[in-house]
Amino acid sequence: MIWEEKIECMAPADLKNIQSERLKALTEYVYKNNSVYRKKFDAIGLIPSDVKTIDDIRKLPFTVKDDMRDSYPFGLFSMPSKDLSEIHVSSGTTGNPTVVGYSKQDLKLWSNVMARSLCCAGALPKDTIQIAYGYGLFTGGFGMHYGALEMGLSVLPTSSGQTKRQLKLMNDFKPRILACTPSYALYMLEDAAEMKMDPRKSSWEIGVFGAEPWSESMRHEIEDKWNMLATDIYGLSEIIGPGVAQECAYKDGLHIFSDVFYPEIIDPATGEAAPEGASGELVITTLTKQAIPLIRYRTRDIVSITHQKCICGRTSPRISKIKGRTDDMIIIRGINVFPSQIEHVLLSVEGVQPHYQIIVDRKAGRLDEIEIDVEVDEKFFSDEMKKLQGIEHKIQKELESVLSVFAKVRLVEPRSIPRSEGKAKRIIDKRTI
Ligand code: DLL
Repeated sequence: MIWEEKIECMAPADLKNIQSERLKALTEYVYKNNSVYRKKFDAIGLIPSDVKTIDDIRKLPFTVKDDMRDSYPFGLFSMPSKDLSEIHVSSGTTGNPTVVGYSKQDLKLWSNVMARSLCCAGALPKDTIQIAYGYGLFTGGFGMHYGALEMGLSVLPTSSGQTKRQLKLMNDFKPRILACTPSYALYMLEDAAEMKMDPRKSSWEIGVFGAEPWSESMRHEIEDKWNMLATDIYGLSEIIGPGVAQECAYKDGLHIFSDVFYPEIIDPATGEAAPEGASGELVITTLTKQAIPLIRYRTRDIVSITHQKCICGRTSPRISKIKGRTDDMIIIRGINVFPSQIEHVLLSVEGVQPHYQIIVDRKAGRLDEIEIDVEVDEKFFSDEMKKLQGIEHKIQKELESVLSVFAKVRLVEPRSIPRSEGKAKRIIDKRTI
C-alpha cells in the first residue's frame, strides 16, 4: 500500500513542476515574513522573483545550525509564536538548544509524511504499533504517534524505558509494528532473555528504526534475533522530526518525500553539488512548512542519492543509509574515521556483540589514540586468555586495513557497556584540543 500514491509515484517532470511552484512561493514567504532570511537575501542581492524553477535553488544561501542557535528562540520563525500549535526543542551539547515550532498546518504535514513513512515500512490500517521512542521534547514519540493516528493504526504509546514492561505489553497486545531506536531493539533482547521469552516468537513483524546511525550488520542481527523486517527511518528535528525519508520493504535506500523536503547532495568542503551517486552532505529545503521553513539547511549527514524508480513503484529519490556526519567524523592523526566503518568491521567478527564504545584520547606529547571496547559472547570469557587475545588481534588487523590507522581493541564482558533506551553514545572523545 502507498499512502500518497499520486505524489509518491508521480512522473519526475510533474514533480519538478510542483517543487518549482512551491520554491517560488517559499522564497516570497520567507522574504516577507522573516528578517534573518531577508537580510541574507539582501546581502547577496537576491530578490524572490529571481527564483523561477527548482533549479534556481542554487542561487539561495545555505542555512546552518548556528543560524538557528544564534537567533534563539524566535529569530527563524516566519510566523508569530502565539500562532504556534506545538514546540519541540532538540538538546544540543553546547550553547542554545535548537527550537522547532509547528503551526497547525505543519502538524498536518508531519502527520502526513509520517503516515507515508509507516505505510512505506509495511504498516496497514488497523495494525497496532508500539511506539517506544521517547515522548516529550524529542520528536520521535510524537511524530510517530501523529502518523500512526493519521494512518488508522492503533497506538500503544509505551515511550522509551521500562523494558520488561515493554515486553509484557508486546506479549499482551500483540502489536505488529515496533518503533524505537535500533540500539534499543537490541537492548530489549537482553531483557527478553532474562524473562525467558523467545524473541523469534514476538508479535513484532516490522520495525521502524532510526534516530541514530546503524549498519547493515546491525540490521541483520535485529532481523535474525527478533525475526522481523527492520526498516530504516530518517529525520531531524530542524526539518520536522521523523518522517523525512523511509525505507520500503526492498530496503534499497530511503524514499525521501521530495515534494515537501527537497534534497540536494553537496561537497561539504566546497558547497558545490555532488554528482549523482557520490557521497556528500545532505541539504534539505522545506518546501511547504509555515512556522520555521528552512532554506537549504545543511544537515551534516552524509549520504548518496539515486533518482532511479524503485521496484516498489515509488518514483521519489532515495537516499542511502546515513554514512556518517560531517561533525561525527573523528580525525585521528589526520585520517578521517567514521564510526560506521568501525561498526561494520566489529560486527563481521563472530561472537562480537553490537555493543561497543569508541574512546579517543590524546595523552600529553603523544599522538591521538583510539581504543575500542566491545562486548563478546559470554562463552568467550570461559575460554583461555590466548583465544581472547587472538580475537583482539584479528579485529585490530582488520580495522587497521580498513581505517589505515591503528585502533586498540579491548574485549569486555557482556553487559559492561552502558545501554541506552534512546540514542546510543558510541564515541567518547577525551581530547582537549
Ligand atoms: O532523531 C528524529 C527521528 C526520530 C528520526 C525518530 C527517526 C526516528 P534529532 O534528535 O534532531 O531528530 O536528530 C537528528 O539524528 O541529523 C542524524 O544525524 C541522526 N539520525 C536520524 N535518523 C537517522 C537514521 C531525530 N535513520 C539526527 N540513521 C540526524 C542515521 C539518523 N542517523
